[in-house]
Amino acid sequence: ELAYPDRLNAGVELLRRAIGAAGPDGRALIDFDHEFSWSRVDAISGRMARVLVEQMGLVPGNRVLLHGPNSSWTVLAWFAILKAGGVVVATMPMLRAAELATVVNKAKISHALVYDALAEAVTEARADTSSLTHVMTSAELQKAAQALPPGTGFDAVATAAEDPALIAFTSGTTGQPKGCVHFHRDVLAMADTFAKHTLDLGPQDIVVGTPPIAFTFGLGGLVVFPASAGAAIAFAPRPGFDALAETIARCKATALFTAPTGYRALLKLADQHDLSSLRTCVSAGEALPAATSDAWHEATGARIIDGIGSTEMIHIFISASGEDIRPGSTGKAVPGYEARIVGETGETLTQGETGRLAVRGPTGCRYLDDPRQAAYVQNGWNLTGDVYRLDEDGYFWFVARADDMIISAGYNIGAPEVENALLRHPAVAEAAVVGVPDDERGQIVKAFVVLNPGHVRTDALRCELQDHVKSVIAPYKYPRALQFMDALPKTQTGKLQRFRLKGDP
Ligand code: 3SK
Repeated sequence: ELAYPDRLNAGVELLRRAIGAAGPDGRALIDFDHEFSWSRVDAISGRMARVLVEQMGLVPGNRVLLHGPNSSWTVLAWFAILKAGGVVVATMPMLRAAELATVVNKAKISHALVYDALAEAVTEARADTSSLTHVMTSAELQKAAQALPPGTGFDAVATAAEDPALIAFTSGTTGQPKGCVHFHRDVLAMADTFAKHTLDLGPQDIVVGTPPIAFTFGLGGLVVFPASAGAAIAFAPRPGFDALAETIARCKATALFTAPTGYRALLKLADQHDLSSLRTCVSAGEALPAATSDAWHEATGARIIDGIGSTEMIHIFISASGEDIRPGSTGKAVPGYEARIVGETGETLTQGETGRLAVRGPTGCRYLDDPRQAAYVQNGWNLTGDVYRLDEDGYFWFVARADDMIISAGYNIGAPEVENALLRHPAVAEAAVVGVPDDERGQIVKAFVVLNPGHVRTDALRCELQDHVKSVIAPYKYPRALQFMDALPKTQTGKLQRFRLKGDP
């Protein structure tokens, strides 16, 4: 049971923990050409908070758009908004004006802090919004904060533990974005459950990663967990896996947060960059194939910590680490959470059966004004969109997203299992599997495959891959159709967009 005081400001509490663990001079933010200590983060974010309140008229509870890339500036601004009592609505840097306008309108955002290079999209979005009245760019905010008299501090707002701290938008695979409201206590709960029980971060650690801070997987991994432990966060100077690999080698990063695609991309760069400093490697965003987990272990000696979380639950609620890891399985419920498998009518299924994953714990789904809330939370349980199987040892095994189950000639086939089998073939770099309509079988399994360099798209290779799948898993699961691709469609957070391969809108 997590106990927090009634008055709790997550930004203040995280910085208190960081300075307590690492000391005021402990390394906090590492950019390519400069660094901030945790006490500097505290001081600068305080000055920024003062600008928000005194020059932008922010009052507690106002919702603030935070639009920036993963960078020191975005982290400083995140702490400043919380200290000022604002509600952070962080958005992916790649969002276009129309997408930003949707978020601004849904969340009734009044203030925005925008990274200079991304300011144009926000300016354009303002034309379609009426609530957004105060906007400052990173350069303006920095200038205003620097212009305050030396030594100017800020008394952070004493928010309640159950005041909203952030609204995280989830786009899902299709459809309208949903805003998930999380309280100040929820922000701390992600550090005090998953990070506390599964990771072993401390001031000696340097954390890197790819998920955007706007995605709660990235927020946890690249802001909340390192701050809570007094670890440092290193930012790559540009997007892309080359820059990530370079940063790992240059900073001797010890902890990595990325999706399975990231691990596969880094494996290809492992002979050019020294990745040997990594000891804590976390994967989420989509299921980690055992093939990727094994290849990473073989190349680096480190076992990837897989986990499933959701924007609705704020972070990871099933995982395993160290000797408890069973490659291919996501793990067990993180202490503080309970998980079970439910059938069509919500009944609890027994071990070995396959059904919808339900979870409850200290965090949970609170959609912002969205009728989909009633379907997601039933009798206190959060019903995820994932199909899982529970084994006799309490380990959860991912089968498919509920909408990624393929039913072919009466067989239930989980797309990820077929993808994992394909990835075990040396010619395969990436694989995505979907069900496509078929007159005879209802649906057939269709695979989309990206080849590793040096392999040629031939009919012979297609047949070899089909035979390979038949030899690795039950032959009825093999892809009757197989198409070679240059790349697979992915979301900005690295999730495979299977619906685009099915030809859906
Ligand atoms: O996709 C996940 O597994 C995840 C993990 C942590 C936080 C948020 C999400 C969606």
